This record gives sequence, C-alpha cells and structure tokens, in this order.
Amino acid sequence: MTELNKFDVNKIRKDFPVLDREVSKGVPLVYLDSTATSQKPVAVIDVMDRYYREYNANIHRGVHRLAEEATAAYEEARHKIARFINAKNAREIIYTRNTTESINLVAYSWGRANLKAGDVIILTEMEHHSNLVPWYILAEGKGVKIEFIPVTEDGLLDINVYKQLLLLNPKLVAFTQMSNVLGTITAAKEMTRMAHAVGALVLIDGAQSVPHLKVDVQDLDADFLAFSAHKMLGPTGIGALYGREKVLDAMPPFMGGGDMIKKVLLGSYTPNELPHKFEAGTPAIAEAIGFGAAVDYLKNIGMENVEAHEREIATYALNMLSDFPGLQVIGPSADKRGGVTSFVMDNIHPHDVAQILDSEGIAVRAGHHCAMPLHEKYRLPATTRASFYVYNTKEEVDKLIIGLKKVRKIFG
Ligand code: C6P
Repeated sequence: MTELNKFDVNKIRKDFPVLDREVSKGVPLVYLDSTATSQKPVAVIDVMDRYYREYNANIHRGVHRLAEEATAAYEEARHKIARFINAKNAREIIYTRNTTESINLVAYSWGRANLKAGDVIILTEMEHHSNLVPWYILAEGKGVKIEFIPVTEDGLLDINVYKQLLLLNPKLVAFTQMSNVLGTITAAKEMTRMAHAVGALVLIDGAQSVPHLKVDVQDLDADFLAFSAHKMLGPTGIGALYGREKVLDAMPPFMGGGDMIKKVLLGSYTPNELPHKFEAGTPAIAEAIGFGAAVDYLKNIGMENVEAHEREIATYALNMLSDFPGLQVIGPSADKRGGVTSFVMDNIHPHDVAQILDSEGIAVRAGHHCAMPLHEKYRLPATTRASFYVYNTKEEVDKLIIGLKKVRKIFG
C-alpha cells in the first residue's frame, strides 16, 4: 500500500474535536477558513495541557527538574521544526510569534545593518501586508527603493518583468511561496536561483506553503523562510524564522533582554550564540512544544499526502465554483495552486455571502485578506475565500455550493 492510500480523511477528522461541534442547533460546522488559521488536533492540545499540568517551568534558567524537562521539550521541538523543513541544523530556527514577526526581524536586523539609501529590494504584488509593510517602514527610514513583480490577470508572477528588475542589482528579493488569496504556488526555487545569480538574498514567506507543501530550505536554497505554527495545526503565538546560519550569525540582535545575551556589564553586552541571540525574554514555551507536536502530526500523515488531498479538494471546488452562474474565481488553474479559492458573486457583497454561509454553519473569510494591493490589482474591494486543509471533504464543498445557492436565492 502506498502512503497515499493510507490517507483517510474520516480518521483524520476524528483527531479534531472542534469539527464535531454544531454552530447552532442541528447545524454542524463546515470549517473552510484554514488559510486564516487551522484547527488543532488532540495531539497538539494534549502536549500543551501536559506541559502546564506536569512540568511548567521557565527554560534555560533553572537547574531544577521541571526547568530541565521544559528546556528539553522546548529545544526538542526546535529540532523537529528544523528537520521538517530540512534545515542543516536547529541553530537556524529562531522562534518568533508568527510569520509577521519573522519578517519584521529580518527587516529590522538584516535590513538596518545591510541596506543604505538607493539600494533596491524586490517584492511582489501578491504579498500579504506582512511582507510589504515591514519593508515600507524600513524603506521610509533608509531611502531604500522597492520594486514589485506584477501579477498577471491569471494570477501568476510575471517572470519577464522579474528578469528586468534583477538588472537593478537588488540586495533582497522577498516573495510568498503560496498566495493566501489566489492560492498561486510561485516558482520559489527558480526565483531564488535567479536572485542569487545577481547577488541578492532571498526571503520566502512560507505562511501558506509550509503547512501545505513539502518545503525543503536546502533544496530551495533560501536565505530566510518565515512561517506560523497556527496555520499548520499548531497553536497561535508561535512561529519560526529559518535563516542560513552564516547570514544569521552576521546579523545584529533584534530585541534586547534576558536569554539573548552571553554577558552584560554596566554599559555593554555580548550577544548570545544562535539561535538564542534572537530570542529575548521568556518565550511561548507551551506553544513551542505544541508546534513540535503539530510538525509530528503532519509528518505522520506525510506532506505528499497533505498536498495530494488538498489538490483533490481544491480541484473539485474549483470545478463546482467555475460552473456556478455569476460567480468568478480569481487566480490560476488548479494545477498551479494550493487549497485556496477566492471569488466574487456579481452585485453581492462578500460580507453578505459570508454571513449567509455562516447561518448554514459554513465558516469562510470575506474581505481583502490582508492583501489590499492585490485586490486593487483585480479592481475588487473584497472577495469571499474558502480554503481547505487535511480535514476537509468533498461533501463540505457540496455544502458550500448549496449555501451559495441560498445566497443567490436571497439576493435574487
Ligand atoms: N494570512 C489570512 O487569513 P501571521 O498573521 O503572522 O501568522 O501570518 C501573516 C501572513 C503572512 N503571509 C501570508 C501569505 C499569510 O497568509 C499570512 C496570514 C491570514 O490570509 C491572516 S491575515
């Protein structure tokens, strides 16, 4: 039996207690908002509960038994995360609060130390605000110039323009590996190779790719990869920045405080070794341990299975949505995207669509999804977004379509 045959969505669903709930009496939950945040399996909830019940203590500070157990679990999770993305070693994994903080860390630390007025960085038009605003803040203070790779009408990055922009000798190229609106999977490896050929560093926003695809930082050859636990079955409040060791080593600390120092005198300090240099103050300990359990859970399913299941559901949903009268899905064909479908229904506001779907127990997101420039590009103020993960089924897509028929009926 191949790994793929072992994938059993009904068995997986049993691991997620929230999927059993009713949104109102007799109306079961259909959760189609995993792009915003995923649900959590018992395996994650339990390890966090166990930490608080059995060995709650601060890390790297105590010599007592509880502190040693907490430190070991916290560091073991870091090793799991490193292996999950095939980092060379765990020193390259910095715990942060989320993808947003990971990108800000690079902008503040690497950006301030390495960029000067007139330097160019390249972003894309499909970025989440997290991969735009930190660079705008940096650019304002420094006089750095930002260029954007355009998005084509069918939701892909315009690689020809990218080639032209690389002639400007950028210092950094930062882009998403999967769009949270279009679902587009970008050519991250090729784009990284092209950036390195002109001497630029590469930051990949992995908020949507790490939870859904097999991501290998050595194969990608990325310099930085940012991602969040809460989108990959783990808790909120914890994320990671992968950084190439040589690059991280040369960067100044991001925040000062406890744990990030080796020595402090009155008036001076010596920073700690990696990864602690970037982890000031008491961290989210239970959350880090939960992050490790989420990685174990995904590994156990197999990322190839995760990807294949989502592609199947997304293809099914795209076919159904494309046939729906008066509905327009934005983004590329199913073979070029992950499990994200954003759409508009003519003359009906996305918030109204989402509200009526909610009355049917169907959770979707409506709005600009923190990607206002991308919506501007499509001349849309907002879209409705249904997104899929390991626990979603074709029956849930059918319920979405029935819900949309109700929307159409109400609005005529
Ligand atoms: N997108 C969505 O509903 P944080 O909030 O830091 O965990 O992740 C930020 C982020 C960065 N990049 C991409 C591609 C993302 O999708 C997100 C989060 C959520 O689309 C919440 S706005």
